[in-house]
Amino acid sequence: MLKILKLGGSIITDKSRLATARLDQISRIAHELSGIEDLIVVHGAGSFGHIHARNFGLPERFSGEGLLKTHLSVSELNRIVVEALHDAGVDALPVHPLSNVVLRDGRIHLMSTEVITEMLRRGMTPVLHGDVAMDVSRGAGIVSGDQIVSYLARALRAGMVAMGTDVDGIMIDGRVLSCITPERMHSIEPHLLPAKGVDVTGGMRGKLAELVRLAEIGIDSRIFNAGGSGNVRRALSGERLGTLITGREHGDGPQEA
Ligand code: IP8
Repeated sequence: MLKILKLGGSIITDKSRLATARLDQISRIAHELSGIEDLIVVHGAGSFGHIHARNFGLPERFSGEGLLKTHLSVSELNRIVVEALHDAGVDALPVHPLSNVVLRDGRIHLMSTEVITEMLRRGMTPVLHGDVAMDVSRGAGIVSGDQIVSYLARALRAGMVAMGTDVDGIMIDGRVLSCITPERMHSIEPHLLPAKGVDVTGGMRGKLAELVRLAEIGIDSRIFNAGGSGNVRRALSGERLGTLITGREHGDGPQEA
């Protein structure tokens, strides 16, 4: 069964400091991934991407320099993640969205998935990331890790989608919702807090929008706290952590919103 894991930028970087990786967290998570097969990892850009993107006015303003600087920076974070995975015994390989994604109006229009399926077939773990990308209608755009997860889950029919963040799930009044369905989104949206630090891709709102799209076509996903030791491994082994986003009315527990 294909599993897709997203590692949020707020877990693997210090979002308040330009291009600062949280090496301890990255290494811990890399060790938790050791031995897990049929896995695609997608990580956020954190302070390696959002600060550059905002400073160069991306995606609204086209800037060749902004594209390059932002891409090189998120690629550096990707190198750090891939090397940590390698050190933990995971056969990881980088895949850079700038080179295999074309956007239209900010959404993925084309993405070559063959390179990813070929890596999986050979027992490798592809590691993608939020990135800048060319956009046929707007010139340049930003493709979030969340949008990549949603695209790949749909294209490759993932059996599990786990979204590691720095919160315990979707919270309302201090309580974690065990389950969200697309129909309940309108009552949940007003409660979603804006992202901490600089975020050009919509924080938790953007994430939920992607996951609701998946739920609508029958692919469930789970938002969980990847900051707790062992949580990434537990989420990938199917434990009921955090919030389930599902198209099925009952999900895996009572809906509290
Ligand atoms: O952190 C954003 O990706 P995300 C990508 O997954 C850039 O939303 C370049 C800011």
